[in-house]
Amino acid sequence: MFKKVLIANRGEIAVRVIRSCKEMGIKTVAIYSELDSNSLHVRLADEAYALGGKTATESYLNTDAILNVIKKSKAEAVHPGYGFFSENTDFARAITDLGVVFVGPPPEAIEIMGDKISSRIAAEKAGVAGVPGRSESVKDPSEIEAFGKEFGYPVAIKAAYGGGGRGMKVVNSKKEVKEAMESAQREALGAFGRDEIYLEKYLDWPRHIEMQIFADTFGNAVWLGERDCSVQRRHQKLIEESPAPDFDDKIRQKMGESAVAVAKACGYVNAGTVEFLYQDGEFYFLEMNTRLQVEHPVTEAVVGMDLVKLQLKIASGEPLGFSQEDIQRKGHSFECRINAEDAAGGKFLPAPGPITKLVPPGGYGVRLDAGYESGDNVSQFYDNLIAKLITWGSDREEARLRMLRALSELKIEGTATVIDAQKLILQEPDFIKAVHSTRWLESKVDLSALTAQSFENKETSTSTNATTIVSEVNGKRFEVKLYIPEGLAMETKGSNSAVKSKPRSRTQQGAIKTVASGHIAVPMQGTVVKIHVAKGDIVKAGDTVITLEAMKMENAISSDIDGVVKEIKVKNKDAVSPGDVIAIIE
Ligand code: MV4
Repeated sequence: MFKKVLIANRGEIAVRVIRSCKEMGIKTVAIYSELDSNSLHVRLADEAYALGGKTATESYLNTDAILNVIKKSKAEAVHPGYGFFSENTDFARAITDLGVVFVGPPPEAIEIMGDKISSRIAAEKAGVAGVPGRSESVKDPSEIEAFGKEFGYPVAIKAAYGGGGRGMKVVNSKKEVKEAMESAQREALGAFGRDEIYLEKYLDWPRHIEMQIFADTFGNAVWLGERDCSVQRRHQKLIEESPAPDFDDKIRQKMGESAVAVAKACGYVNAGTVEFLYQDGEFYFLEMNTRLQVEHPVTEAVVGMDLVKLQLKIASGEPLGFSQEDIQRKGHSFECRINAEDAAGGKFLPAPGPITKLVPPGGYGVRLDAGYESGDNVSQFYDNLIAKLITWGSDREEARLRMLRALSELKIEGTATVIDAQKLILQEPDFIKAVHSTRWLESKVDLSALTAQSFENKETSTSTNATTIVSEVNGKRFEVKLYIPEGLAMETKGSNSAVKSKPRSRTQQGAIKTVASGHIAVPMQGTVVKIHVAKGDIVKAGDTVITLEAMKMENAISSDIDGVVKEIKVKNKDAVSPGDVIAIIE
């Protein structure tokens, strides 16, 4: 086994890997950007080295700086976590050239799976069907029209080098083909530097079910069980669970065997996840993720294994040490991703900032994997995942109720979080009955209640100092909320004082500035990639005014009223911030 491992990541996943290393007696090396010099993963590691830089590109994606630290620290292996360099073959090869082990699959397997057309072909070779479609790239709109005629609409246009939903466009009719194809190519080129696209029949109400596999260097490969990750918005998962609810064991076995066959077809080693779409009792290969995934803890909870330890064991050349028959799944597990986002009105706007207070939940069957503690800062430069809350129960209902209980114990102050949205979702009848799908959250769930709630909190916090004091009436304990007018400061006496520091204002918490109707504002930071209207054009409410690229995805920003375009305030390629008015419609 390795004596020293470098973790080429930050936040909760770096912390996660450090913890397993510690239990295995492996020394840990952290790396950090200028903004992370005292972050949790740095505090927990045995050694830590500065990379310099603030943005991901300047720091956690700076190959030369990381290679230098690998040499300086004499680490024998690198665990890449997820994101950053986890699926980057140049990085994997560069460290292998130094004689350092990459804790992950061989670069050849990453390459096959990185190209979604070649991954479809690999699955077909293994006898595993993809969604009905074509395993070749499309160059001309007429090919899409022909496909639509043969398979029927809607048609999914997908980026060959995409994944995670980026670059996917849905075409409902022949007349949408050209615009959708151009948008898919533009998005793919911008995000991945390659504009190859391919076609699949678009499934209307699928569940996203993925299978965890593991393979060692001796040709042994097993499947550990599936995760249902259907609850997501903008291709970002919000709640995951294992096992998938209302999922027949015969199908589970078949999906597991299919996933292992796909892994073997590409010479896979280490941890991997094969994604499927599941609809009307059939599953279809979608893509394979060649890394440890964010949601791996729900699998750990039901199989009772530490997947990071298993990764390190395989990477150091040891055999799996168990066979398919030895794996036993027990009970049910949920994971909630606790992101620093303002979920008001279902918008889920990034809300980075300082965490003034973080109180973890406890009790039986509860696990919190956090990347932050009270006093730490969630930077706008990185992923806004604060923590993952995982519960286990003897069955789905126990795990669900335990999650609701744990969410109510988890207290995070200073930044907005998705906790209230998750509480609401976990109590939705459709979710309880498991009749949801990948489109369910965005198309069926009414999150408007979250507006009033978070709005009210914020309104009170900007206009007053809200203070909770504890009182007793006839021996019964009451919490009383006091609203102290601005300027009437209360002296805090002793450490027990209930007076809290003044909360930050609404805009600091990431809420959008409200603007007048017809003043079209963007809800998030991004770049203008297309302007759809000109001064003097007549538009209807809902018509797209500009296309905004944000977080590597294109978003249509539309008019909220019928009217005439009076002014366009941006030009193509302009960078905009939340609340910026990009056009005026009268
Ligand atoms: C699909 C689909 C429906 N039909 N392909 C989005 C992410 C990427 N991994 C593939 N995705 C989808 N591909 C066909 N032919 C629906 C999705 C999809 C989705 C898939 C998994 C998880 C969440 C999703 C949300 C929206 C759409």
